[in-house]
Amino acid sequence: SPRRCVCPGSYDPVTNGHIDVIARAARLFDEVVVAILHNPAKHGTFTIDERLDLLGSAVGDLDNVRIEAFADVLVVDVCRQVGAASMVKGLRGGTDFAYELPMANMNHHLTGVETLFLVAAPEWQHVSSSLIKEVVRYGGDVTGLVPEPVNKALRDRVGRRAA
Ligand code: COD
Repeated sequence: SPRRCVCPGSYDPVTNGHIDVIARAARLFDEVVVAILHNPAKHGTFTIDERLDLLGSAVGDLDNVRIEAFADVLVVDVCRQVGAASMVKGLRGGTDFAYELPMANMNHHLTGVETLFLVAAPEWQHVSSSLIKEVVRYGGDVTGLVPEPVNKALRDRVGRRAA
């Protein structure tokens, strides 16, 4: 049977850092399920449909990657539902590690699912959806850090001239 993993996240919106992790996971596994999940600690900027569209334009050309959205479920149940024994996440540094460690242990406790970490590429280590939104909100330029459709969607939604 095919080896499958889940790349879970908020993807609000997808950045070049996310894309790098997804593309690297796609080289390690037969199939990657990119799962858009709700992070209860974060207020959403884009709707789930908008995030799906932006992710589709970013990684839709990878033929062993599919994108799905899930509402009100645990990531461990997503893994079980799609038949993945592991999830792949990115680690930018110590803050990510401190945040991810209890989740990895809790998720393993719940179902035995493994969490695999890929070290963030140096060029994307400073890239997060929240910092990207903050920069655009105050008029900064994030060209080269997000795909062009995401850049445009951000300027329309949170940029200075947004309605
Ligand atoms: N380079 C490399 N990796 C990156 C980069 C970057 N520049 N930016 C982000 N990443 C990685 C993150 O480290 C993360 O692994 C992944 O990409 C997604 O990032 P975000 O910010 O889109 O997603 P988060 O951190 O908000 O996602 C949190 C989850 C939605 C996975 C979490 O809240 C969750 O599992 N929710 C479901 C409910 C649940 O199961 N809760 C119990 C957990 S124990």
